[in-house]
Amino acid sequence: MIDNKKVLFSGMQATGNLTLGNYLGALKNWVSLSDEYECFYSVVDMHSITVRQDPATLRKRARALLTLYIAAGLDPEKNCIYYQSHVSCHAELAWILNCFTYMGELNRMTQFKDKAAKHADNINAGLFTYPVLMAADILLYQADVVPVGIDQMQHLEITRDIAQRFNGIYGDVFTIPEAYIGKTGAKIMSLQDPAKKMSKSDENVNASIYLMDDPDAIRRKCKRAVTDSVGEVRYSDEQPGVKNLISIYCACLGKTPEEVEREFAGRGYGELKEAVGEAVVSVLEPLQKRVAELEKDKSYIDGIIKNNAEKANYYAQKTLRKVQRKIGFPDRIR
Ligand code: ATP
Ligand code: LTN
Repeated sequence: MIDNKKVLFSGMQATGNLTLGNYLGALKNWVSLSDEYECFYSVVDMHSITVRQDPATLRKRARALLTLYIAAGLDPEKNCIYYQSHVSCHAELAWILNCFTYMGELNRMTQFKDKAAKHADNINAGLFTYPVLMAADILLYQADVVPVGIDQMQHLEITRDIAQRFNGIYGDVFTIPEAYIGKTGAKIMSLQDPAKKMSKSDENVNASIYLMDDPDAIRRKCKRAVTDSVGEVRYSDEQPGVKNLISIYCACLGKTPEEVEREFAGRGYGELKEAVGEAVVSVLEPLQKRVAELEKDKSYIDGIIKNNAEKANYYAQKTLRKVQRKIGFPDRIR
């Protein structure tokens, strides 16, 4: 608890161009939770280097992501928005937690298996211990809740296991975090293959709507979305493409699938696709305008980066010092 509020932590990687899936599955929920909790939202740039990055691009993308957090509606005066690499406690705690995590546990992580297959020429140890750094992120701030998409549930489970193991040995050091999965938008699927999630690393640009896509591109991608031959607008697992379009529509406009089924009863997929395109444009266009405005104000963003890194460091150090004491590292001499 900080000031009688429960703590929330989440983060996103500054790799690739963010998609509508990232926004509806993660960012949008963050904004809706930000009044209720004391929030830490990190740009997890240290996670990004588990895959090879071009330095200039990484720096640019990290800044763009931090700006996007603010543009999406997170008030940087109230929420701690910061770069993971500006708080060295993340790396220090990750090392300690590495010593409380088993190879067998990490071997089961599906994201590791996926990424290892994708980057067969660079299966580095960081990629393998990625979930431990993620656990350190969350546990450093004694987070109660962690809003993530369904794909991150396994990492949340291992975080809880590591925390419980540590607490079992040393007493109540860490708060055990709970995942928070949003009701709509939890898993937005690819527009070209609704069996796969929409992902920023998809090679097919028509599969994903990028947050910075212009309105015409958004409309075109929705029009080209893969559906089926049933011909009825139903929210059903047997019609994954249509189901996905309905999910996107619901998440953008705050409607329920039942309402959408009623709205489109007797109407064709063409109309649904058009309506989804407009709904997405109505969400992304204002977001893009705010990003453009914020980008102009360099000193404002710089100030946020500096102040929030200090705030994050303060809380992170509190936990790290406690952990160091518990495991028997010698006290610092002041
Ligand atoms: P990559 O393609 O590089 O694996 P990604 O698009 O899956 O990346 P992440 O950086 O892993 O994105 O995820 C950032 C956040 O967005 C996470 O909380 C994740 O659960 C959420 N997210 C990502 N893709 C989707 C999606 N298609 N639907 C809902 N949430 C998503
Ligand atoms: N692994 C996450 C990003 C991430 C994260 C975190 C999310 C890193 N640290 C801590 C929540 C809490 C991802 O790839 N989406």
